Amino acid sequence: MKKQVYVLALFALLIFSMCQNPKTAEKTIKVQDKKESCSSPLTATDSAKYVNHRIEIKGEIETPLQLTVDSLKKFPIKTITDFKIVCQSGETKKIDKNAKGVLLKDILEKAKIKQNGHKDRNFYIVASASDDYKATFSWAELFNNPTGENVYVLFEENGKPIKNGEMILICKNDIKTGPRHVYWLKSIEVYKVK
Ligand SMILES: Nc1nc2c(c(=O)[nH]1)N[C@H]1C(S)=C(S)[C@@H](COP(=O)(O)O)O[C@H]1N2
Ligand SMILES: [Mo]
Repeated sequence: MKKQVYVLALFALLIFSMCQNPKTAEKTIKVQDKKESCSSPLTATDSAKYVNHRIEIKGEIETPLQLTVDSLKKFPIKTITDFKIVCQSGETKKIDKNAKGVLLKDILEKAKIKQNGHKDRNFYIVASASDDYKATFSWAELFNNPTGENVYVLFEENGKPIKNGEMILICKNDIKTGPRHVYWLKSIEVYKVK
């Protein structure tokens, strides 16, 4: 009888510890998320330090371009609505009721990627900011995938010029839109996979 109680207690303890473990793990992840939290409150001075008045399109292209907000407006202008910036952590950081910009695909078509025949498709495109934040795209997702219709360089949010820099690059169909949301956009560079 005593033995049975002992076994039962041990079993209960085991169940209890099994229930506890996932919670502890969850807590650790949450703390880690906090530690790696993406936003540091920006002062106006910070933002002014990183602002760019033009973005450079460079790398494996035939026509390097320098684009300002005014020159962007000469491309076909697209309007997007209800765009949410969601951080990797799941936190909604910003909501644009509407925003205006141009497709990255249209810009790259003007710059013309240096392709050697139709099998030369292994390129990657890096959008960089002046604080060295970066986002990467592949040739295929821009030119042979619906994502190509969802990657924009924005110059206007909610009827006003952009706050953090003059242009922002976004990918509207990403699951978490925070990571490939690049403010203080400085350059878009095309690289060939070696
Ligand atoms: N240039 C630049 N763009 C960036 C970041 C950054 O640190 N620098 N942070 C990214 C992250 S982690 C998120 S979630 C979104 C939204 O960040 P915000 O809340 O600082 O606007 O912007 C992204 N774009
Ligand atoms: Mo983030």
